[in-house]
Amino acid sequence: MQNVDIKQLRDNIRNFRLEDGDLGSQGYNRVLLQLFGYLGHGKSSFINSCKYVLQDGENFQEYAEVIETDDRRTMIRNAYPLTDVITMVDNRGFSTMDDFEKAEVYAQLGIFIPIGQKVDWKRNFKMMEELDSEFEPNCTDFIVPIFVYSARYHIQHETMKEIKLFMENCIKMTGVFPIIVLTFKTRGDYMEIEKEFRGIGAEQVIAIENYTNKNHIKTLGRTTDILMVIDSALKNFTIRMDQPRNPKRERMERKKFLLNYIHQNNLQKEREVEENESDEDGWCLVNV
Ligand SMILES: Nc1nc2c(ncn2[C@@H]2O[C@H](COP(=O)(O)OP(=O)(O)OP(=O)(O)O)[C@@H](O)[C@H]2O)c(=O)[nH]1
Ligand SMILES: [Mg+2]
Repeated sequence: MQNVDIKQLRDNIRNFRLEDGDLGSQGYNRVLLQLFGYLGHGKSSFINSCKYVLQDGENFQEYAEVIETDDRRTMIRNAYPLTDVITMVDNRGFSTMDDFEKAEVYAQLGIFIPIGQKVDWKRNFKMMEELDSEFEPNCTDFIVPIFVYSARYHIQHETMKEIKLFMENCIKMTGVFPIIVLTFKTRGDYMEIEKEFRGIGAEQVIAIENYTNKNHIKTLGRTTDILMVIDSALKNFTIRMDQPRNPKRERMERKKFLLNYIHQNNLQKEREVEENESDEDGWCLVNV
C-alpha cells in the first residue's frame, strides 16, 4: 500500500466528477460518506483527518469537534464538504446498539432524518410518523456508509454476530457494504479485528491512525491510509454507476424496508409487554 503515489491519489479525489462514467451521474449530485459507529471511536477525528490529508501544508484544523471527555459527545449530524461533490456526515455515535438505536441509524444512513438536526436516541419508534410525513425526499445523494471502529477494543463473538446482521441491514439501506475504518491503528491488534470483520463479509477494511490536535505531523503511511478510505468510497460509486440506476425507486424500496423493520420491532415490543403483564398476573394469582 505504501507504494501508492499520494499526489496522484489526492488529485484523483480532488478532481473526482460524478458524470465521468459511461452512463453519466444518473441523477446523483453528491457522494455522501456517512460515518457511523460507537461513541468515541474516532468519527469526528476521521473527518478532520480527511480534510487535513486533502489540503496542502501542515496547518491542522478541527472542523468537526473532537470530544476529550465522556460527558460531551457529537450530538448534531453535521455535514463537512471535502470537495464540491464529496461530503462527509458525522453521525451521532451509538452506545448500546439496541433496536431503537439501530432503527435510528438505518434512518440516518438512508437520510430519512435531515442532516443538521440534533439526534436524540428515542426510546420508542416515533420516527415512523416523521417518515410518513417526509416533505422533500433526498434522491440525489449517493450514500457510502463508513463504519468507524477503534482497534483498541476486541470484539466478542456474540457482538460480531449482531454486527453482521446490522451490516446486512445497512446494505439494504444504502446498497453498499460499509467500509470498515479501524482507528487507533497503533494502539491495538488491528490485524486481528480486521480478520473478524472480513469474516462477516467486509471487503474493504482499512486501519488508520487519525491526525489529531496533539499529533499531526504528516507521515507517508498515515496520509496514504486515510486517502485510501476516500478512494475506496469513490470506487464504490464508480462500480455502482456501471449499471443503470433509478435513485427514486431505490429510495422508495429503502423506505419500505425501514417502515417494515420498525413495524416488526413495534410488534415484538408489544408482545414482550403483553408477556410481562401476563407473567405479573400469574404471579399475583399465585400469591393471593
Ligand atoms: N491516538 C489516537 N487517538 C484518536 C484516534 N481517533 C480518535 N482519537 C481520540 O479519541 C477521542 C475521541 O475521538 P472523537 O473523534 O471525538 O470520537 P467520536 O467517534 O467522534 O466520538 P462521539 O462523537 O462521542 O461519538 C479523542 O480524544 C481523539 O483525539 C486515533 O486514531 N488515534
Ligand atoms: Mg464525534
